[in-house]
Amino acid sequence: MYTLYYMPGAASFVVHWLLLEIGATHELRRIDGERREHKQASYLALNPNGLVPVLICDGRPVYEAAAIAMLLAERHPQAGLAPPAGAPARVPYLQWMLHLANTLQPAFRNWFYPDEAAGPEHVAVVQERARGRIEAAFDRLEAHLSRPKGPGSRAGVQRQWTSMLRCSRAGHATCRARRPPGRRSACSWPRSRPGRRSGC
Ligand SMILES: N[C@@H](CCC(=O)N[C@@H](CS)C(=O)NCC(=O)O)C(=O)O
Repeated sequence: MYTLYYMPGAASFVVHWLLLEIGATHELRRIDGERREHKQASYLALNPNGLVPVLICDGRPVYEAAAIAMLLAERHPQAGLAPPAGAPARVPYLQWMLHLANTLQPAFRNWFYPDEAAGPEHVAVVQERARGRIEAAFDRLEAHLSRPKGPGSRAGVQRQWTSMLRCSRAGHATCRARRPPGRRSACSWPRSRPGRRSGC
């Protein structure tokens, strides 16, 4: 049994998506971003960074969406979402997951929260730079995932994570107006998948 703290359309989306994909029993706790519930003491006790998602796993809070995604893939190997330890495909899987979390996700953060990096007077330039970084990252990723065969080209969590970043519409109010730059098809996870249809 898992409990996911989420905001609709936020980085918690990929975690919900994975829980549905795996078929894991879970409950959802919605965080009201406008009321800043994620900055209140009770939530900061779960994630001191005051960000979503948090997943309660075996009674303990886990934060950082990429770490949660990798943890779920590891805990539910039957879902086939990540190459097993020791498999050749594990190397590009780890490399890309970390790359996406360290490179693409922060660029998305700059896109969605452009005043954070350099203040409200610089939002236009921050967003423009973020756009360039996002598009370049998607171009590299697209080339990698388009390879029909080869290590890592089909690693599920990696593809799903990318897909989440690409699809992210960040439904909470801060982000709704700022549709992120996206890229083409190879980064997508099929719409027919359960998590893609019903994730929040
Ligand atoms: N690196 C973090 C980033 C999480 C993050 O930026 N979450 C956003 C939603 S997509 C959030 O909590 N925003 C609320 C805020 O910044 O106040 C993760 O992957 O969990």
